[in-house]
Amino acid sequence: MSQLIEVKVPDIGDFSDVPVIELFVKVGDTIKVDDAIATLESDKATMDVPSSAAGVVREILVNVGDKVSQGSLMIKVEAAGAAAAAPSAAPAAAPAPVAAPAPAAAAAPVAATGGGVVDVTVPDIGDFSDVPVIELFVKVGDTIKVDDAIATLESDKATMDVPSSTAGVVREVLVKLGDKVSQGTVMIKVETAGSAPASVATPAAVAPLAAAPAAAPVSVPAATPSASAAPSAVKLGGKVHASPSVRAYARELGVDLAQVKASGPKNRILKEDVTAFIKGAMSTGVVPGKTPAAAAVGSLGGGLDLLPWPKVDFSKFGEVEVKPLSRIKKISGQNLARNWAMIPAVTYHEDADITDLEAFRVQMNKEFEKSGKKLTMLAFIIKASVRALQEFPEFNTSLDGDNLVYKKYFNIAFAADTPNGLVVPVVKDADKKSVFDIAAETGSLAKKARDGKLGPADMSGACFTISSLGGIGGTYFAPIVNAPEVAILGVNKSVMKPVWDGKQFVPRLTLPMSLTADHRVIDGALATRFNVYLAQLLADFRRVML
Ligand code: CAO
Repeated sequence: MSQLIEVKVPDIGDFSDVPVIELFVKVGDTIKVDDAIATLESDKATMDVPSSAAGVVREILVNVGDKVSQGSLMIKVEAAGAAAAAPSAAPAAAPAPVAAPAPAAAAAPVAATGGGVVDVTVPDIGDFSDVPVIELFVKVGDTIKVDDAIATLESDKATMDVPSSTAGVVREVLVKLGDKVSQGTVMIKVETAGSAPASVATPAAVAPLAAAPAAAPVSVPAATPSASAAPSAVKLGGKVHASPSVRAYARELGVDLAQVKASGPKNRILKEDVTAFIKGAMSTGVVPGKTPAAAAVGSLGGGLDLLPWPKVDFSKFGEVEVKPLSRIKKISGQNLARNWAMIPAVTYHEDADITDLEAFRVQMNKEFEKSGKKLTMLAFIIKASVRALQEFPEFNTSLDGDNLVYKKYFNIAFAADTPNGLVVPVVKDADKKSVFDIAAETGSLAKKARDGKLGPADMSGACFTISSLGGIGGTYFAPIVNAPEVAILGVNKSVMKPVWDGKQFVPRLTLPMSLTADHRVIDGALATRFNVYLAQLLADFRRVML
């Protein structure tokens, strides 16, 4: 029979009724001794509650927002191995000490050094010693007030600011990032305002300070209760508002928390915010951990310096259902995002008069009905595109650094809509195939696409892509170039339009074309010539043979 071990809030100094702001475990989780099970946060410090037991979480007795004190029961854990719990197991349940920062009561030493220069030392920080300095907020020459945060210290269990115990001008900074400090370590020397020798009364100046939101750039503590008390020994904040575990996570990933958009209560940065920031950086190319300006400099202007993706709790506004993206959508989405962002693309529109071509197509389909052969408009467009590519070889190229690779083969891709997303199969050597062959091949490739049976070979080696929405409708659109190709042709549904023939309006079947081209390779004049030529081919298909 297994015994449940109670994990309680350990000694957290003089703190009591501290809100639980994050819970890291759920029923069924397997945890180790010292795994953080929750974060508590007062206006003075953020601290993780470590588990004092290893095993499987069986009960969670607190909710986010609950206020807890030393001894509050947090979770019940079934010990690893679940052997009959012997009394000797009990010590494991004893709370692992959370090195909680000591409260404000202990006076921070304010040592007069003569000549109006006073040492600002690390105040009583409870059981902590040798705590690394992770942020420094002051430099020589800065004018600071009492309680201005001068540095942030961070252990693996808590984060705390060291407030200045005196007001004046910083004359010396005696610590640097990474230095380990303990109670009494001299952090800075401050020439007091008016250069009067500092006295222990100095901290009384704290009184006017009011509680500030934790996200304030330099946090200030709640009004200090008594004039004799030192400024709060520790307090949360510094420039960002995050729990120690989130800070550790951000550091591990090289993320500058100052750039992360907070979505937690009181502007607190959550682990998911750091993850979202990294995801945003990955998809936009912005270097994580650098300020936008630094990223721009670091990438010589290549970074897009975009904001992280907005994180919205849509369920706040109504019912929602979350479904994962299909594999195809995930892959094509990444490619489309890159191509859209990296290619200076311009879309050029043209109308092709396909009245005669459509009449011919319908006539041929009637004639060949019995043979089972069928001509599609897409097949004609592919064939005409090949001819246009031959006439305008820049469209049949790919950029390779400073070189342009001209292809002597004519593989034409076409976008195929499938229930799982967009795929782009390729008709190889379309220049060597008849329109009938191309129609049959696009038909079988489109079926293969819908059945999810296209292999990599079916989708590689394209020179130029056609995206046909003609079976659906639309007028014009701006397709995204399918890199490393340099152009893509979009077509929509052909419609009868009144066209002026010099004497009168005549009804003509008009195919709306949208050609998007990479401007690094294709100028607007060339793109328009290509479009005009392609329209001529489609208007009189005999030209394809010329
Ligand atoms: N104008 C008018 N009618 C057209 C047309 C056009 N430009 N193109 C096709 N049609 C007609 C066809 O003749 C067919 O009619 P019938 O059944 O009477 O013969 C009907 O529309 C359906 O055609 P279709 O689109 O299914 O077939 P297709 O061979 O023309 O195209 C394929 C095949 C795979 C390209 C198409 O099914 C498809 O998936 N299109 C979507 C592509 C897409 O999503 N592009 C956007 C990508 S984002 O850039």
